[in-house]
This record gives sequence, C-alpha cells and structure tokens, in this order.
Amino acid sequence: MTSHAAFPFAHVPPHAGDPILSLMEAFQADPRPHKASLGIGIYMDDGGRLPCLESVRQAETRLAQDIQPRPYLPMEGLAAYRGAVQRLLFGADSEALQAGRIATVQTVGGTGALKLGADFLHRHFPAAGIWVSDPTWDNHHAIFGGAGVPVRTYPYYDASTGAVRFDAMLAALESLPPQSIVLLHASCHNPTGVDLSPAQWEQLIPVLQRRELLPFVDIAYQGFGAGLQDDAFAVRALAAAGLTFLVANSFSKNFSLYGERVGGLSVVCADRATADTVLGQLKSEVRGNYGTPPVHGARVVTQVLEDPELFALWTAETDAMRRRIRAMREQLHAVLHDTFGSRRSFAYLLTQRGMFSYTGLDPAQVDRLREDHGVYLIRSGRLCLTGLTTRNVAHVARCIAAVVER
Ligand code: KET
Repeated sequence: MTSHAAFPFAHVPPHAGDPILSLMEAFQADPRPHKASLGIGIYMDDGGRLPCLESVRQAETRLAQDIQPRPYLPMEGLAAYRGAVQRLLFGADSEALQAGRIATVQTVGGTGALKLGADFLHRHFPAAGIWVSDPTWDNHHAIFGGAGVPVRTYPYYDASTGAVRFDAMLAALESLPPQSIVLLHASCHNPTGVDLSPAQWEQLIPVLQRRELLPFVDIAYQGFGAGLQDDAFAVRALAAAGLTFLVANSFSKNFSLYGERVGGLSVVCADRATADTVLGQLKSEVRGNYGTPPVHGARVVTQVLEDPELFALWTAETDAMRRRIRAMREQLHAVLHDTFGSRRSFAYLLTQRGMFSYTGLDPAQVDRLREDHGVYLIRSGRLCLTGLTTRNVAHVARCIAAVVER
C-alpha cells in the first residue's frame, strides 16, 4: 500500500537500544537452559525468581479486604506516603524534616524522580550543568541530557586499584563553576559497587558547601549496602550539614515493586516557606508531565512503612536480600580464587557492595560469555550478583574463568 500521509515518519531512525533493557530482551529470547541473567539490576531469589515480599503480600491482603476507590491523587502524591518517605530517608528525628523544609513528591519510580528533578532544575537554573561519576548508570546521561541539562563527568572509579579516585574526584569538584549540580550515589554505586566511606562523605560535604554545588543524590538500593539506616548515611549527613540538595529515591528494588513505579523526589530547602514554594513548582512539573502519580504501589508501600509490624518484617526481608547478595559474592569469589590462585585477584567481589560488581571483563570477554555460555553481563563488565543462585554460581564462575583464561 502506498502511503499518502503528510507525516510518513520515514526519517525516524531506528532505536539503538538501551544497553540494559535490550540485553534483558536478548536473554529472554535465549533458549539455552543454563543461561544466566547477570545484566539488569533486578533482585532475584535463590530459586532465580522475582520475589513477592511477604511484607508486601500482607499489605496487599489488608488493602484487598477493604477495596478503596481510586481517585486521581493530588499532583504531589499520597500525603501519608510522602511523610513515610521523608522519615525513611532522613530519619524521623531529622531537623530538616521537623522544620518542614523538605518538599517531597511521589514519583513514577526512581527514574521519574530523576526526570522531574532534572526538569525542575533546568527550568529554575537554566545555566547549570550536572556532573556525574565516571562511570555511572547509563540512564543518568539520557535523563539529564534529555531534560536539557548538560552532562559531564567527574573522576570516580580507578580500574587499576578497584577503589574510588577520591583525591581526583575532590579536585574535579573543587574546580566546578558555582551552582553546578553533582550527582551522587548514596550507596551501592551503579555500576561499580564501590561506595564512598562515611569518612570520605565527611570530607566531600564541606567541598560541596564551599564551592556552592548542588548535590543530587540517587538512592535506589537502600538496604542492599549495609542496612536501611546505614545506607541513608549520605542523605542524613548532607541534611545535618545544612546543605540544600535533591534526593531521588526508588522502591523498585528494596520492595521488589518494579512494575508499580514507586519513588519519590525530595528537595531539601533552607526554610519552610521555600519548601512550600518549591513543592508548588514540583506540582506544576508533574501536572505538565503526567498529571498525577499512580495510586496502588504507594498505598502498599505506605502500609508497610507506617505499620510497625510490617516495617519490621520488611526490614528483615531487606536484610535477607542483602545477605544473599553477600553470599553470592563470597561463593563466586571462592570458585574464582580456587581456579586462579595468586595469578589473578578477585578480591574486589568482596569489597564492593550492592547488586553490582565491576568485573574488569572487556567487551570481547563479555560477548564470549554471552555467545558461548549464555551468561549475560552488561558490556561495560558490570555483573549483577542477584542472577546468581547456589545452583548456578559454580557454573557461572567456571564460564567466567574460561573466558578470562583464553
Ligand atoms: N537509579 C539508579 C542508580 C538505578 O540503578 C536505577 C535502575 C534507577 C535509578 C531506576 O529506578 P526505577 O525505580 O526502576 O525507575 N537501575 C537498573 C534498572 C534499569 O536500568 O532500569 C539497572 O541499572 O539495571
């Protein structure tokens, strides 16, 4: 059929594919029974299944016993949810929280929080650029670049030592123009698994303050690093130091609620009046973007965060997820260490935190792992440990050894 459309879309270029989501599609299409998905950052249990948390199941059961209408939520989201998010991130006794100087909106996952924050900053600080760690989650580039905020990088990961290039990072931040934005991962750095220590945060914060930089904290893995409270260290230290900053949080991973899209954006302001004004502007960004956020996931999360019994259960479940990730690190390390002895060190597996390890495998080795063995990693060499199970970890370790040794 010939098209007479005025807009035939013939010039639209094909989508190059997202490095993470395209890999997940390729994995799903792979018929090999021993395939292993170590690509996308999704927490799987030891049976290789996406878990439904018991705390979530109980919250859903309670909600189902009293089915509620589903109105449009206010633009800023469910009030009880927003309060619960603030207490989880900042701590119930936070001075900033009690002073009412934090503007929090419910968002469409962590991605939606980052995009909303990017739109807000671009509108009110049109000259400001953002600096992200080298490397960072690929989508940070897409989200901020897409919102019109120029994206540049600061030094972060040292491939030769597996540590943070902390001095180089500080020196780079010292030289940024004032009113620049700095994206920081609160814990479980994606993709490297290498975090700043509390002492390094304490050194970094005065630099941010003195250089008049605006931190934008991404916290997508609270609970997977050292624990729910410890993983909020950076957020609480920034607030205690009196900085103004943004926080994008996600419940996708720690609640296993990926498809519900539950997150939040918090802007810590100098005083309550400014926070009220900022909240108004965040509402206006939401209105012009998607109107109002979805209701169900926020109700579930609120039930869990607000009920002491469910909160204790959820805490225990996040502890168990973190311990399983740690066990997989240790088992993968043990097999690789047995195979290579002192010829090659895999000690980074034990020092990195969270779901990801930067393996140092090059793209050709990653390609061979996928093609020859059905083991899927991101081409940067990022390995997601939650695709490992007690059944497949030794097999995967032998596959990694095979491509490293060749
Ligand atoms: N921040 C970080 C650092 C992050 O790794 C992700 C997701 C998000 C935000 C997004 O959160 P959400 O609530 O899903 O919008 N990362 C994994 C999944 C993905 O790429 O979409 C990943 O890196 O595999």
